[in-house]
Amino acid sequence: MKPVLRIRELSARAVVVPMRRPLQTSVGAVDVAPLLLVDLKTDGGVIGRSYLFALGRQHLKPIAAVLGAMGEMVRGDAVAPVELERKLRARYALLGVHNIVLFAMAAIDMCAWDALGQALDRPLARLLGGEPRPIPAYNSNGLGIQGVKSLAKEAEELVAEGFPAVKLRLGRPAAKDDLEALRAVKRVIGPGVTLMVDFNQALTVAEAIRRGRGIDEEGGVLWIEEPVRADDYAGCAKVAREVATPIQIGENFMGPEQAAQAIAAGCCDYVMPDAQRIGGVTGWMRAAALAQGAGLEMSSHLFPEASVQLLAVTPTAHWLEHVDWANPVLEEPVRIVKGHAVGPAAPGLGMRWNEKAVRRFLA
Ligand code: SMN
Ligand code: MG
Repeated sequence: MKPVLRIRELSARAVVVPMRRPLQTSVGAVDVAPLLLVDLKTDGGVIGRSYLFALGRQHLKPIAAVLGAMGEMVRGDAVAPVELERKLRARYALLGVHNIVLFAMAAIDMCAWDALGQALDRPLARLLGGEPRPIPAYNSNGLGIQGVKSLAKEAEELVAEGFPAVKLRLGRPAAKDDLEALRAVKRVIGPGVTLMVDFNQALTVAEAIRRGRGIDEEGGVLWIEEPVRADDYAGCAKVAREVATPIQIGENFMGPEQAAQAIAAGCCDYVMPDAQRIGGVTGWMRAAALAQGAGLEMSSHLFPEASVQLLAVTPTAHWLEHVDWANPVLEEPVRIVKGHAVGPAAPGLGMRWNEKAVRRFLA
């Protein structure tokens, strides 16, 4: 039998990667991608890799600090994601397995799965018992809160990049301005292209019902994402009952436990976990089982590299959210072929850093 792979060292580098299409959401602008590139060195020479998205560059240092502390706790441990999760959940129980702590755990989990994939020479989807396959992808770059003219132009460009679907951010102060933006985008993309909309938690429950009904009247929207505060499951359930267009949430599920609570509350028609918040590969697989049990289609949030592997083994797989934010620092980014995301053939998560680009973007 092969010897157990052990963790030798965890390290992270902070980069700030310029974005091709800066994004204005209802809760602030995202105009660069602040990423932590995480390397998990093992005693077998294999290096497991993952990255975290810090939202703002000011959060890179605190997340790296938590990751560094956690790295010390797992030094010498077996590269066994489920065991690592058990140990870290116990050690952090009194601090709370939430937010930055959970992000760091997710990074270690993804690195560990990546290392195992490399050690066994299998892409992650195959390691998990499936087969890598192309996943329907929507172009989530751009279409922020902006003027109608630039929206129309951008929508056209995003579809021309080869995608069958795009996502428009909403949540302007006045509902009529959101509807104007929606109509402008629909006019350009036509009925053949799928459209999602995302409020980024901007609305009260009452306002979400009002605006949701306005969107129902317009028609042709696949889902309304995060209409209300992400942890207001009762409120979101009310919106889902009152609005005909399907409600989508999940990017803020902190671990499979919150996915279970949200699903039990009946607060959405679709779910879309985020690899970093759900707890990496291990957390994703557990959330996928919950979605399967509830019969809910499951999409991904950000992290197209991990998501293309994970959706291949998700029973109710729906859409992959494609953003190209990490592409500049990757040797081999996810490709879009006939409207589908296709991961690299490399083992594990298939991510190798483009070191020249990393040096350029070091924070
Ligand atoms: C989003 C999330 C995080 C950063 C930018 C935009 C948005 C999405 O909610 O779903 O893409
Ligand atoms: Mg969103």
